[in-house]
Amino acid sequence: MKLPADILKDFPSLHAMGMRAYLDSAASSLTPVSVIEAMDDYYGNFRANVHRGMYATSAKATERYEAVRSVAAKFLNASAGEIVFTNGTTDALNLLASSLGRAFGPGDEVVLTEMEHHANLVPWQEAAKRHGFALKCIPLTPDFTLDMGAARAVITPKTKAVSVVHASNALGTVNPAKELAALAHAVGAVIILDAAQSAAHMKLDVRDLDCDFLAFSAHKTYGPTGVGVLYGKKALLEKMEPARYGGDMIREVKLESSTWNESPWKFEAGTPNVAGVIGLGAALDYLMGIGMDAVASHDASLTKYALEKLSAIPGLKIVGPTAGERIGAISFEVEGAHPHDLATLLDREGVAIRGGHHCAMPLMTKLGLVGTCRASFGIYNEEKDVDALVEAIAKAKAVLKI
Ligand code: 7TS
Repeated sequence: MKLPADILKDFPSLHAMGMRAYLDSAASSLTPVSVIEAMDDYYGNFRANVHRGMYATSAKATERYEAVRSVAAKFLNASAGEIVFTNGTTDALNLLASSLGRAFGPGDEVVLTEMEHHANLVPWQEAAKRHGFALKCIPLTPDFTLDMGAARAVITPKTKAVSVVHASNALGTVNPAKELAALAHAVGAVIILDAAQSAAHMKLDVRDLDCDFLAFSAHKTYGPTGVGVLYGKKALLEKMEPARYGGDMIREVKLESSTWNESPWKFEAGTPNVAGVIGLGAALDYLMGIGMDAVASHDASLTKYALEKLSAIPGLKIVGPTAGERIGAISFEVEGAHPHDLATLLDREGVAIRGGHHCAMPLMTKLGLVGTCRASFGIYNEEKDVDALVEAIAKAKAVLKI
């Protein structure tokens, strides 16, 4: 399984940005032309609000917006009624913590892990404060994977939800989602997967994963910013309270009280990001057209190449698994160099990476690091980008005299 040989032609922004190597797709991926064209088409040809206009243009906008539910459902092997459009992963996780959290109270526990992005930690901290439930964390092993022995002890009949990152943005680790789902379900808890990173790198099948909820962002899967997907099992979405209120999410409103629309619409208050959802649909169609197996195998081979090349650099340590299932988001530290300094020096060589705590401060504290440098791959990256990274690190080391 291979990516199309001429894939770079779909990403003219690679040239426009004038970089030697864009290695920050875990922060945000670039956008193929088909996505930009789909959004231009909306703004240029059928720009109207959805779900309300009694005229043909609004009906077309509604039809195109709603059609993306089926595209996202196909991407995840779900059904259209299980797809809620959100502003992104952070928004989806806030929705879940706010809505599910209301049903939890003193004596209940929500289980997270030590490698969560702040988006899957801070909303739960706030919900826990408000409703009086406790948070527990599954610890890491020294080889940057989850301690599944400890997971068995942390997940107990008190657990109401297990909310975990599917693939870590800071370590690259892919967590054993099916095993965690089985542990959660055995005690009657729901399992939530933060798929912000995994969605761009591997085939996601929510039925096979048996997850109850899963969230990802369009801007990391080659779509636009400010939009994303929350998948939820239909029966669970039906039972949940909305998290935001206003137009479009209601069935009937009286001055004293209101009733809610059916799910998924009861979770989508106000005018949605119509152009964004249409762009998301084009991005998922683009990925499915290439095939997620080809995307995953490209990521795996580039990651293997990069791990070999980087590991050979004196003083460089990979912060993340070097074997087993992982994605192409490779964190590393170079002895004697602050990650911000290194990232800045690499930028001078036209190599864009991220340096810092990657919105995973508790993880960095646990590892005793101020942060790491992270090179992450998209479908447009090639071995020559890794070579550029390696050369740029050598030059930076010379500048820093390390
Ligand atoms: N969860 C994970 C695992 C992430 O990597 C991110 C974003 C989020 C949640 C939040 O996604 P958002 O689209 O709502 O912002 N991660 C990163 C990153 O690694 N660098 O910049 C953003």
